[in-house]
Amino acid sequence: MASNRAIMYGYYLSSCSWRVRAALQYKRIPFEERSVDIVKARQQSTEEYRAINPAQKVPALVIDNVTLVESMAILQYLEDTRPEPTLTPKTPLLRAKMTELCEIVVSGIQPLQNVGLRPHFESLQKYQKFTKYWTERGLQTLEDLLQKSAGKYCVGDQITMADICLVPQLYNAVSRHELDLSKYPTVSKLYQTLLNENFFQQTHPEKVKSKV
Ligand SMILES: N[C@@H](CCC(=O)N[C@@H](CS)C(=O)NCC(=O)O)C(=O)O
Repeated sequence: MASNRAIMYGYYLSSCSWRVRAALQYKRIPFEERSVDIVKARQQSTEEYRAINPAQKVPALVIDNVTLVESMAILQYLEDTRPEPTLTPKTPLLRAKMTELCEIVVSGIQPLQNVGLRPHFESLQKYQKFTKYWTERGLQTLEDLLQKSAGKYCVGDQITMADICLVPQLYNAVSRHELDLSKYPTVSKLYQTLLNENFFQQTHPEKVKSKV
C-alpha cells in the first residue's frame, strides 16, 4: 500500500510507544517520531495533542492519511496493511498463545504502572508499592506461560506481537521499577535474545533519547 512517511507521536521512555516504534522498524516502514513529554511537561494534556489522541496518552500514529491511537490497534493495522514480514503466528492456537502474552502485558501490567496513576496516590511510596506488586505478578504469569510457549522467541521461533509487547515492559521493569529479572529465567533469557535483535536496538529508548 502506497503511503507518505508515517508520523509517530511518542515518548522515548513509553513502553506503548516502543511497541509501535519496534513494529514500524521490524516492518521497515519509514517514519518520523515527534516527542510528547508525558512526564515533566505533560504535553499529552495540551489541547493540540488532545486533538490527536483524546485519551491524552502516547502513542498515536499518522499513517495512510489517518490518525490511529491505541498501540495494539496500530499493530494490527500495520499487520493487516503491511503483512510482510509478519508478526502473527500461522495457526489459531499459536495466535491465541500470542494474544494471551500480549494481554498480560497490555492489560495486566502496563495500565497498573502507568505514570498517569501517580497523582492518584497519596505518596510516591504507595504508588511504587502498587506498581511493583502488579508488575511482579505479571512477570510471574509471563514466566509460567513462556515456559510452555517459548522457543527462541515468545511463541516458538517466530517474532510476534508478543515479543513486541514483552521487551518494552521488561525495560520498564528493570529501569523504572529496579526489578531483578533473574527470578524469571525464561523471561530473562528471552529479553537478552530480543535486545540483540536489530529492530529493538534501533528503537531502544536510549537511542531515541539521543535524537530528541
Ligand atoms: N492502551 C494504550 C495505553 C497508552 C498509555 O498508557 N500510554 C502511556 C505511556 S506508555 C501514557 O501516555 N501515559 C501518560 C498518562 O497516562 O498521562 C495503548 O496501548 O496505546
